[in-house]
Amino acid sequence: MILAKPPDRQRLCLLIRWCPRTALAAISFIFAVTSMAAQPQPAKMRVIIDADTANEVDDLFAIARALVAPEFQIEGLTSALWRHRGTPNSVELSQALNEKLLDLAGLRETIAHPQGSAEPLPDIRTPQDSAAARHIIQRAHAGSPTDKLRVLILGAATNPASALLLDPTIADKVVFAFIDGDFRDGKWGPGIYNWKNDIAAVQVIFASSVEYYHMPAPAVSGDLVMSRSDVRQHLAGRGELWDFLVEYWEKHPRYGKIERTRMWDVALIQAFLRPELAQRTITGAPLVHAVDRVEQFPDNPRRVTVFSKIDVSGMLADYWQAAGDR
Ligand SMILES: [Ca+2]
Repeated sequence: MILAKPPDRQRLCLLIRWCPRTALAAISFIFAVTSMAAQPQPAKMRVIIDADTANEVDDLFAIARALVAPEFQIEGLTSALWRHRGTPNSVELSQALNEKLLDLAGLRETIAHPQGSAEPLPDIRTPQDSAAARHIIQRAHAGSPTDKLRVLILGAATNPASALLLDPTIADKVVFAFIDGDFRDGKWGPGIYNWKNDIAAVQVIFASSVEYYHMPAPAVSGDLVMSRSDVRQHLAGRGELWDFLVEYWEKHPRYGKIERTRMWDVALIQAFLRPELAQRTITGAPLVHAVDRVEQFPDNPRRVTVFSKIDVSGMLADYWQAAGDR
């Protein structure tokens, strides 16, 4: 005859009756394990990187750093345009390079990589619809005002600004962080690159209520410089992704001839990853009339956070370590 197993509760009663000490230890153990499981784990930052990747070498270095960061939950890598030097298919070039980087990192199947707009905003009211803008909206609504999606903007801000114009209800569910537009000694200055590629997108973001972080260029982000020889020393042989970065710089028709370059976009990624390496100041958003016509408005109730200084050597050391430096 096969006896049926007594139910758990019944077995525990039997244990308490015959071995009260053992039972007490078992109950304490179960309680401790349950309590540990209930401890809140540090939340990862939900991030979308929006980049004009094929434009300069710094985007690739910034994206690679983000892809290996355990602090980030990358929910998308979207492609952005640039118009400098009249490149007609810039967003396609960025898209192809994004896909290459995801391939090398073994993440192409797991990280969404929708393409962005080929054209900048025609004005501050008209979005450029794209798969990238729709993806930003979708991931924003997957969160909440207490679990915001961070969109780190490394090129023209067309896609995030379009997302906001297409669906203004994402405003309190996203954080935008963007590079370009100078800021020195408490004063805003003109844009030097990303602003030129879509100034209407800049105006849309500053006029919105979206929580906003600004990395000035050329001040601040331009301080982060890498040398080609350091890159080879620290990254070569660390895996396919890092080897690709080394070769990309060395074989690049323009950067291949340059020994040192500014890693603008890396500064923004690092400022988010390592808050202790970037000083912040909160100030009024400027009134941006044009790329080179910026009106100061320190008492503007529209408050924004500016990264006013970075620890360059700290950021470089962190970067090499993330790539597996020993
Ligand atoms: Ca860029």
